[in-house]
Amino acid sequence: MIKNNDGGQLNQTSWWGVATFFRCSLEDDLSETDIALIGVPHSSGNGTTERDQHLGPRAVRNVSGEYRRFHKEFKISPWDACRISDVGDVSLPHAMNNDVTIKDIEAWYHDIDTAGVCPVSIGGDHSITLPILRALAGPQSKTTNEPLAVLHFDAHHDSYGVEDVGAKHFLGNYEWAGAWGKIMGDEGLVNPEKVIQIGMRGHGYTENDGIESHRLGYRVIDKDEFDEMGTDAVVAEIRERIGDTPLYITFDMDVLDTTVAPGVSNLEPGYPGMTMIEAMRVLQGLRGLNVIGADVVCLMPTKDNPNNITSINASIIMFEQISLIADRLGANQ
Ligand SMILES: [Mn+2]
Repeated sequence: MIKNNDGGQLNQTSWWGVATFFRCSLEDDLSETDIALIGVPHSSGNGTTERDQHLGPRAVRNVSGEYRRFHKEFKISPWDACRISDVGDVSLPHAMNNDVTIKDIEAWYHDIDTAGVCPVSIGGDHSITLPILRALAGPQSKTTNEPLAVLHFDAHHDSYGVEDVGAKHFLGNYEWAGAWGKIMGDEGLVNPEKVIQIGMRGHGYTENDGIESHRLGYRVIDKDEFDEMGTDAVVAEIRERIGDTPLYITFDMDVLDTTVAPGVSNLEPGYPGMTMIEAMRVLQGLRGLNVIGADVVCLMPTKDNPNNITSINASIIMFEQISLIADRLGANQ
C-alpha cells in the first residue's frame, strides 16, 4: 500500500481518496457516531418523471468534500463539535418495488433509532421520508415518544390523496413520493399543529391542490405568503409553533428556484422559487431547536448543469442541517 507521507495535506483535498460525505470517515459501528450521514439511493417512489434520483447520494459524496467548512454564523466547526460519520447507503435489494423498499428503509432506520444517532440523509425521491419518520416516531421508536414536529420545504404539498390523483395508488405505488405528507398525519407520526409546509408554488393540478394538508391541520406557508411575510417573520412563527418538540426537517430541492436547482425531479417553472440565502436563513433561524434528524431529497444529478450546482446546493443545505444538530449536541456535552 502506498502511504500518504505528506503530513495529511492530501486528506484536506476534495478530490483525493475515496469519496465520502464531506470527507467524513466511513463508519459501520453506530456506537462511534453522533450524527450519521446516510445515502438513500431510492427512485421508484416517483413515477411521474425521470427516475435518476437514486444517483443523488453519489453526486453529493463527489461534491461535498469541497464543502467541509466552519460555520460562519454559528461560529462552530460541526466536525469538531461531535462525531459525524458517513455510514454508507441504505441497502435496497427490492429497489424497483417501491412499497417493499419503503419497508426496507424503515427497517434500516430502526437501527439508527435504536442507536440514538441523529440521521441526516440524502435521497432519493421524497418517498424516503415516510419510513424514516416511522422509524424515528413510530410505536417502537426510542428517539421520541411524542409525535414529531416536521418542517417541510417543497414546491409541492406531497399530501396528495384520493381527491387529487383519483386513486389510492399511483402507478401501482401506495406509499409514493407525493403521499408521504398525508400518510404521516393519518398515522399520527406528527403533531399536525407543528407540521409547517413552506414554499409551495405553481399551478396545481386541480383546485383541490393542498386540500389534504389543510384537512390535517398543517400550517402551509406557500411561496406567495412566504414572500409577503419575509424570512424573519417566517422563522419567528416556526419557532413559536414548534417550541421544544423534537423536530425533523425535510428539504425537497425543488423548493429552490429552477435557476439554482435545475437538477430536480419535478421542476416547477413559472413562479420563482426560494433563493439559497432565503433557505439558509430559515434553517439558521432554527438554531437551538430540538432537531433530531433531517433529509434532502429529489436531487436528480443527470439533469444538473455542468458545474453540478444542484448537487453543490444540496450539500450546502445538508451542511446547514448537520450544523443545526451538531451545534445542539455540542452545547449539551
Ligand atoms: Mn417537490
